[in-house]
Amino acid sequence: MKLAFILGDQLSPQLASLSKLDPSTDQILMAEVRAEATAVRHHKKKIAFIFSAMRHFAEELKKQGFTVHYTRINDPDNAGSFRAEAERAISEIQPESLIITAPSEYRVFEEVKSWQDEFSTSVEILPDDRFLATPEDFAQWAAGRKQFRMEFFYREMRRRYDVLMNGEDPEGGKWNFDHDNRKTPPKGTIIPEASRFAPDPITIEAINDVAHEFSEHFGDLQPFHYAVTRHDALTVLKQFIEERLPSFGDYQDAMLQDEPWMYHSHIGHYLNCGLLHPLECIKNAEAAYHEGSAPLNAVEGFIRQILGWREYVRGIYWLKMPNYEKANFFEADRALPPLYWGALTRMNCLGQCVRETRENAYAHHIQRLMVLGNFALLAGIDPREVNDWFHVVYADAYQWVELPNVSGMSLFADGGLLASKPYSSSGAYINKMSNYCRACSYSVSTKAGPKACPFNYLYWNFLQRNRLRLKGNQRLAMTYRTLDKMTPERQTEIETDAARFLGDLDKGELV
Ligand code: FAD
Ligand code: DLZ
Ligand code: SF4
Repeated sequence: MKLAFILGDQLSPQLASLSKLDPSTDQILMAEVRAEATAVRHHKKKIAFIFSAMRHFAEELKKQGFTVHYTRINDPDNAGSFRAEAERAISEIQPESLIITAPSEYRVFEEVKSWQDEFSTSVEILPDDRFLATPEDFAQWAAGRKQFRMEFFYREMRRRYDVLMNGEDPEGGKWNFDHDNRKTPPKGTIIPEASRFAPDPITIEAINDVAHEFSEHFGDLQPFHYAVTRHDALTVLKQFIEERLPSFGDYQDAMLQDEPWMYHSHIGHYLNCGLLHPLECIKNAEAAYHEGSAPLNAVEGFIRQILGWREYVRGIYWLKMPNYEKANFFEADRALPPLYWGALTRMNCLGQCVRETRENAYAHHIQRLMVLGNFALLAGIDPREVNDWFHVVYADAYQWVELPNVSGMSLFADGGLLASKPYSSSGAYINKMSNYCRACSYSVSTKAGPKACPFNYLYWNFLQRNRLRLKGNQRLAMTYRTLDKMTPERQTEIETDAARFLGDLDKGELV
């Protein structure tokens, strides 16, 4: 008899370990363990989402005839960690072998590998075939390249999976339609409602358990409207494709006050815990284009995120771990300020994004990159602290995707392996892509002094501070020329403003 251990981000019917099982003889182990919820002190809503999705998945497996040994977080015998739960199950059930699909995170994979030598039962680790490129595929693509660029990887993936292709050529004659994707919705636009599901008794129980066990964790548990089954996650995908995908491209970078969901798909957490498969999302979007219900710029933009970015960051993660965790190109060492945990701030963009993150365990890409990440980059916050925060707060955060996005894309902590230049900007970009600045205590059009938008001087001060590290970057050559044309007085003014602001930030004053 085989025992398959299924982890909380492996909730897929086509999981490798499941396909090896015979329901009449083999059995399944699933466990809610304190170690996973506290190694990183996840957002309460994220834990409730995972526990509820796990409990629903276990019920579905039981309906298929499987014997499922399910340990809840508050079971008196809960052994507290994956290892201890596996050992307990092995001693109780005495299987011939334990099988497990490769864990998505380096830490857990290393742990599971050690079981192969240490457990009395044989332990078989199966490859996770729910991604579209294996770590080996990526390593092969990366071999011999001096620089990695997502765009070239993405083109190969388009050809390999025959997505939006016209023979050898990309559909529409271009691989990438990003230039068409920088609009803000006109005043009065009504954004479609995000999908919402009323919690069923299983979800209500999971919410209550989290309220009881993890009351100290960051984030709002209620209201809880996420899908927790594959069936409902497919509904989210369908609604997105019908209602939001046509405008996804145009408004992909836009941010509006009190509009957390915009035209994004909100499927990251379903993809990352296995309820959705990336190829079905891609193929459904492609079909919408061929049926004429969504334009190419939107469909290509959406597909690039999943077939390109998602696979690319995972490839980098497995290629560069474990050292990637330590990357700190700018030697940034500032502590994460309390405003990331909800302390009052006068910076409306940050206040908005943090509030929405606390409420929903969600923020869309541009909020993460150009507000929350941009500020951390410009203020020189220690990448470890920034990574910890991003890993805690988002329902879709698992280290394989969070770390390359934070250290590589947002903080440039890997020195340019993942991105060709830092995604840094002054307040002008935030003002162009959002209406946050209208409700802010700072003035986005003011460059200097206490009234000025802090992004304005922090942007130039970041370039001043890191001149030696960035001077070789051709993509910043023009920006440095602009900085160099500034008068010495203006340069000193930038330094003075930045020193005042960062000093206040460090002292915990209201900024
Ligand atoms: P949409 O905008 O609708 O995009 C569709 C899908 O494309 C997403 O669900 C996701 O699966 C994929 N995708 C889009 N961009 C990326 C990307 N850069 N990397 C990987 N996949 C991508 N994504 C996570 O899944 N987990 C994280 O922990 C995470 N942390 C991030 C941290 C920072 C600093 C930044 C800049 C980005 C991060 N992202 C992360 C990527 C992206 O922001 C989220 O995938 C996206 O916001 C999820 O919302 P959505 O499902 O509405 O995405
Ligand atoms: C994120 C998470 C949390 C909070 N809790 C659990 C859990 O109790 N049981 C479980 O199987 N998985 C959980 N997860 C997801 C795991 O952290 C994830 O499966 C591993 O990190 C993958 O390597
Ligand atoms: Fe953010 Fe500056 Fe705009 Fe205020 S003025 S919302 S701090 S970008």
